[in-house]
Amino acid sequence: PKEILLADYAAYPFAIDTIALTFKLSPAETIVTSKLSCRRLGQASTVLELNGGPYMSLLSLHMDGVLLEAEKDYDLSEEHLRVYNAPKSFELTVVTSINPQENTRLEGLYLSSGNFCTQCEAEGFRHITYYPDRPDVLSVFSVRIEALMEDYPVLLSNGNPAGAGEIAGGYHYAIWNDPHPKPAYLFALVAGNLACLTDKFHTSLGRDVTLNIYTLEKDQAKCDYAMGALKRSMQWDEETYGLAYDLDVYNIVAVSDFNMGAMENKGLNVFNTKYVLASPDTETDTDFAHVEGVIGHEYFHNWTGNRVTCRDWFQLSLKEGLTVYRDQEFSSDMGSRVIKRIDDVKALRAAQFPEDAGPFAHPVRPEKYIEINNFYTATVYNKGAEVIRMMATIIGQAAFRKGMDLYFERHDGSAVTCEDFVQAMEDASGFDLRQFRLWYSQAGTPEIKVDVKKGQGSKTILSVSQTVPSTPGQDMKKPMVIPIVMGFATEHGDCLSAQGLSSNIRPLGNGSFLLMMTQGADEFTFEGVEPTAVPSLLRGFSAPVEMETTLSELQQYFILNFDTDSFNRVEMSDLLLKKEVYKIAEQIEASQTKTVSNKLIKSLGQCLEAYERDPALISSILSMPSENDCISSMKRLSIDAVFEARQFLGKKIAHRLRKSLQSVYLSSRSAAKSLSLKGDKQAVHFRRLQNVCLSYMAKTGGHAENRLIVDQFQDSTTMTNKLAALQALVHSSIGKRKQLIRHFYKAYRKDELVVDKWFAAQALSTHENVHSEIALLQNHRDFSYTNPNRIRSLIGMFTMGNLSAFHRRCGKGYEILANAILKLDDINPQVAARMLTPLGRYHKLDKERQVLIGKQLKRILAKEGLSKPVYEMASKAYE
Ligand code: DPP
Ligand code: ZN
Repeated sequence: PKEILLADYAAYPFAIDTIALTFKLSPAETIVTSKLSCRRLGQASTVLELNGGPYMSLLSLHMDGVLLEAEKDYDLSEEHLRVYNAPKSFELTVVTSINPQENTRLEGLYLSSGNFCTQCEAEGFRHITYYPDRPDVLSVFSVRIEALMEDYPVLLSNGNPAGAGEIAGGYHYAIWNDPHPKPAYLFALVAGNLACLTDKFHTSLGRDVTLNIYTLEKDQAKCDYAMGALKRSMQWDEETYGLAYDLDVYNIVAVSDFNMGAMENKGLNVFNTKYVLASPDTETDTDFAHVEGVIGHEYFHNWTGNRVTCRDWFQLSLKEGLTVYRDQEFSSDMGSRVIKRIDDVKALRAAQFPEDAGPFAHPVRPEKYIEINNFYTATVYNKGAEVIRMMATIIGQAAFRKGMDLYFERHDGSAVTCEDFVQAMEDASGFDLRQFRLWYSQAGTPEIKVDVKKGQGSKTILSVSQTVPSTPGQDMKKPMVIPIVMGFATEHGDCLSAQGLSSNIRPLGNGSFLLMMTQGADEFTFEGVEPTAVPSLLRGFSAPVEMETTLSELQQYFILNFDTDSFNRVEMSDLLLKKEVYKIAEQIEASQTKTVSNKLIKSLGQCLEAYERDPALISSILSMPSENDCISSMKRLSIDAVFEARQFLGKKIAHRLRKSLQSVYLSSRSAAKSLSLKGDKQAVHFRRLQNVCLSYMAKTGGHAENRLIVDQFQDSTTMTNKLAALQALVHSSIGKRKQLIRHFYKAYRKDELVVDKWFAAQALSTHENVHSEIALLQNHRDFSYTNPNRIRSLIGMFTMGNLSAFHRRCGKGYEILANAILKLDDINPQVAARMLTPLGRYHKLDKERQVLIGKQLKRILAKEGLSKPVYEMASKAYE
């Protein structure tokens, strides 16, 4: 397969001023007529090249009403239609036929629960009709949909409704016009039997917007929360960025079969049900947060993505990094900023850091790809958001807002590059961001080392050095701009007496400072810092780096207990817990007795006792670092020792804090209950703590604890508590374990999103026979290779969330995954390729395991007719 290079970008030589589409919908054969008004730009080529795909047939092709002849007037290959002798301007009419019913790839037009829907980003539109399917070709779309009225009463497309009516034979039609020129990836169509929740929003510009959320009838009752989130998003974007909505309707449709989370098609978002439906008895608090975040994300795309879009797919982070940043800020403003940041950083470390450290590493703005769908990655999204966040930190919020204004002023209605965004920020702020741009082009997570020294007199010196590890295709790296936010923690708050700052330090006015690192090694000097103050570094995770410091253990505990920056208290507990895991792992490797630091247990215990002031924060302080996290920052240890040590430490904490855990469990449980009766949002924070306590309690295997788990499982009315109890049950050796798991299934079998949770909980099992449990689940009648959510809950969870089981020495975990990928490759290559992620995370593994993984990769690569997306991932991992 061919590599596409950023360096090869060339503008499209034609303009498509308008496109008029007519769909005659039928599951087995849908006929699409597309009329393009084309204009040749300048003296450019007279060959009009359109993208196409192997899953559609060309029925006819007319230019200005004249039927064109194959070979003489045009050429058709598997991926292109080339029309010759294009005049200066002309109308091209393309008629194609497609089979939505057979489309299990879920890109282009397909069926979900019997309803028609589309997914066109990144390159799905070319499977509907021949078209310049690239983001820099913007056109004004009008759409006519015809379908059987009884089966498909609802007919939707982008823009505003512009007519509807009956046609003979039980058919009807609807017309949609979208006045905003857009690239084809933002096209959408939905037709089906759908129920609708309606509301409205009055914009700051005086427009009355109708808001609709369409779902299957049975799911209608679960849409209120999403509707509220949509209205909050609309208001937030007006207040924060002065951006208002620009059509008369905003439609959201929820479908069960979806490759991504959701899609921001202009005026017609298509969502995975997982990110729309929310009801306390079937969705968890985390699900609610995700719904709010994704509803916000897709809404915010209307400006960052739709009004200003990407010139080419290498610029994907232009819209995704920025929009993730915007949804993160929205969620922070709606809830707890620090908790949101803790969770986002955790997600970054879990997904992006390992990506950056392995064979799939690529810059935020990649330079080449075989399959663009493989680049909807944590790097483009989450690291991309961090890059935007750093810019905001460096130039300040006020200048950032000015930069956003300038960006829209310059680029509204066009397709631009990451460079254009940075340029707007630079021009609006007056800051020089030349070196900063390396964040877009250099892959790899920078590693910084901070050495704190006392200088002459009252001088405090921070020496910071950085290295950027080499990544595929990038051996040599240049020093990056790294904004380090820090303060000096004392027992009575931040030390405010620092002065005489070196010129690379900027006071932020809130007790914190911004250290601007720009070289391989920098020095930052302060005067007058209180002698006992402890540097609290990288507050709020001001840059996506790995950091090592020379802080003593005493100082580390000081940060854990006293820092005014809550985020850094959590970071410190995470660091101390990991350090303890590694210490125990070393003891295991040296066949020594395993010991656990009393000081650590005592500090955690003290935090736990003081839970009432900030239960969510304490829950984060107490949480064990994930297996993933433990592996990704370990050095020289074997994963076996690290997994064993992690388990050992978890158990020890559970036993040593047994009394407190139980009492905090009981009191947070009742606090959550009474708060939620009052409709108080704080209930979420108490439930979070309650369930962290529960997960520790489960590790004791104690009688009283097991009773509480079973009670919670049986009595709880919220899915948050029910699921936490189910997860505890799965790992436990409670006698009724199997029976209760089955009971959960029976109670929720009709709700597919809950059944997903049921699969996922079991995929995380720590039981000895987990591999055969997975095999059984793969044969379960509700398991299906055609539903991406189901694949992700069983295969994805097992391989990315249950590392100690996945990496068992026997290699069975790798085999299970490879088998699933081989099967999926024929059904849904995009999802198959995504499932390959864990096979690219072998750099911390021993030779033996690497060989086992290599064997499976070879098997995958040997498959005849292997899809392009899977080929790209497997060959990169195999190299
Ligand atoms: N639908 C995906 C997202 O919103 C891709 N644009 O991020
Ligand atoms: Zn997005």
